[in-house]
Amino acid sequence: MLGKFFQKPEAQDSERVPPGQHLTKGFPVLTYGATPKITTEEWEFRVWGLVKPVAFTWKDFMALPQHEFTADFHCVTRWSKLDVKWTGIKVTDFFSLIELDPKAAHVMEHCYGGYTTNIAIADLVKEENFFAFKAFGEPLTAEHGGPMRLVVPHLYAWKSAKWINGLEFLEREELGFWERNGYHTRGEPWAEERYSSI
Ligand SMILES: Nc1nc2c(c(=O)[nH]1)N[C@H]1C(S)=C(S)[C@@H](COP(=O)(O)O)O[C@H]1N2
Ligand SMILES: [Mo]
Repeated sequence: MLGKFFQKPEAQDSERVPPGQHLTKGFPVLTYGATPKITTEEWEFRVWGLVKPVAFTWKDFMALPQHEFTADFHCVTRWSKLDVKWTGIKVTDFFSLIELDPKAAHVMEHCYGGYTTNIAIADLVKEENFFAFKAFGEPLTAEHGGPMRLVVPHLYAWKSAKWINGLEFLEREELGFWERNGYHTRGEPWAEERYSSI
């Protein structure tokens, strides 16, 4: 049954809504566990594993070029929100700051609060992926992942880690929190990669 906040897509939007998804006009919050409260002063972002290990501050991130992004957001629990307006920093710009070991092929995204999710480097280093610190022109609220979250528009939103604080570079794929609990390892909404087959 469709609730009051969920609707069948209008004809002009329907081709933007992946199979099995309903549109929502609100912006639901989907968090497993408690919401970490992190200030920009204490926020720190580390890279480790198959990379030269470095810790970055909020200032380091703010020194990178900032862009506006408009992206559709698809949660595996079947809601989609079109045209979310974000402000952030391109993943590709951040990658110009780090020195990867050529063997690195996979990444574990790490967050304040302990959430993890895995992603292949090829899916992470795309021009349209970004670290977001504003939504609809306002600083990202804690419940939506403030002060900083990742946004990966071409995969289900569980890959868009809130309160992100690090990337661990790996040679082989390892499974993050939801992936260990039955979600698909990649999560491509147009292919309905919702659950793992194993
Ligand atoms: N750290 C962290 N990131 C997370 C989650 C979470 O529980 N913890 N939930 C994921 C899921 S399942 C979704 S749908 C989106 C929801 O983002 P929102 O709460 O801003 O709508 O965040 C993703 N990122
Ligand atoms: Mo989700």
